[in-house]
Amino acid sequence: AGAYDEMWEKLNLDLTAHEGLLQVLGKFYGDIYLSQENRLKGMEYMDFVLSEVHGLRIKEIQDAKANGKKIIGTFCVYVPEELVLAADCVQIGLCAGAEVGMESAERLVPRNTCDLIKSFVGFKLSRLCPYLESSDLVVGETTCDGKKKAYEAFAEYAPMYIMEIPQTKSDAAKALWRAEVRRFKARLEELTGKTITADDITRGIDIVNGKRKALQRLSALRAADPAPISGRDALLINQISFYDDPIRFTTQINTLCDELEARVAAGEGVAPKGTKRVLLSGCPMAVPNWKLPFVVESSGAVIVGEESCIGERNTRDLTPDAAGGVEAMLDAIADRYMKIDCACFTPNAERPGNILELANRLNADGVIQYTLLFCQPYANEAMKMEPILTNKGIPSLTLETGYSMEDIGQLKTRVEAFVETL
Ligand code: BJ8
Repeated sequence: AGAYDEMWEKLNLDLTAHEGLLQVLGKFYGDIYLSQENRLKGMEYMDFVLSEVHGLRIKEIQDAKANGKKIIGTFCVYVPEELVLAADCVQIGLCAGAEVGMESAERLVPRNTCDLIKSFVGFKLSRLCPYLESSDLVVGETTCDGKKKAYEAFAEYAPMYIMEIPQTKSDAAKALWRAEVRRFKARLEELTGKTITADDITRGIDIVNGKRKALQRLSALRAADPAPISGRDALLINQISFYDDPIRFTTQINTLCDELEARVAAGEGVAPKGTKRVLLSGCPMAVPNWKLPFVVESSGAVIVGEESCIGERNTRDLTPDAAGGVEAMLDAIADRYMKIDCACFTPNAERPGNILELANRLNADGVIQYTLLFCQPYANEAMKMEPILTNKGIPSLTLETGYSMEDIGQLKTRVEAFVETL
């Protein structure tokens, strides 16, 4: 029995299946990550955090709970982490990127549901996610149809709370969202028995802005040629940002960025200068969904950015440190989140400009639009983006795929052909 078996047992995990999952994950990580060359020293921290994803971090969360802290699980970058931290809670991203429990998931959600949804449902029904089992409140949102209907069914299995995300950016929608942010604050206060003060919110804003600034710094350094960090490693960093302790994580990323700066100054990188540069754009890639980045980076290209919620869409905007008390701060937080250009909005006017700006800033040679199979919002926007990119002379390739490894050969053929044209 391993060191954490007792903890996992208390969390009611299926120990045998869980052991199998960790073994597969370890092997997968070894193949995709540890095989890379010229890796940054700072990635040792990420290797460690990932190796302890269901171990040490869960232990820390259990200790926090024992000290009276509440754990808030989330599925969307619309949930304002500033408020969760202001309430002295721990926020954990629950999105899942593994093909786990897919068959049991289909007892709760239709077969033509995207793998991101099926995966979190599957993890729950197969009793394999210690984060979900540790959560005191699981926050869902009214984004895509797949998610909002899945949350309805999921409420039988988890303590759900739903935030109403508007679908337009009208004044009425903004007013609704400001009210939703206040309703969430009240729910957190009810959960913790604590009144959130202006000082608490300031602290929350500082911590989250600090994390986002560090990730922005990382993103800016990726404009260099040769690319100083692989897309796989940068994605992993963004994935870990959703579950690691935010203050510790920020320190580690800033240290890693110091190392990156030195690399850029010395003209060193993970691939030779002139290697074709790809921007990934579209659906979020949750841990351990590393399939496409691996395919791209073993096809002679390097990934220089992720226009996705596990990437730029989460880190692009800071929350202004609003003076003027709690109400003004809540408005500032609400307005910051309304800038997010999720494909669930109609129209989603800001996104094309954001993609072009990013492709430009990162000196991308081409864009791969990544859509999870059965994801209507991003599949539609990929169609809309293609002529926009073409008109700007930016080659683009749209790929629709799920979590299964079955199509990896086909994907590689298509990506290699695309990279040839860049
Ligand atoms: S703000 S992108 S995190 S909703 S892939 S479940 S859209 S069918 S994830 Fe998202 Fe918030 Fe938007 Fe970001 Fe539905 Fe598509 Fe599946 Fe998706």
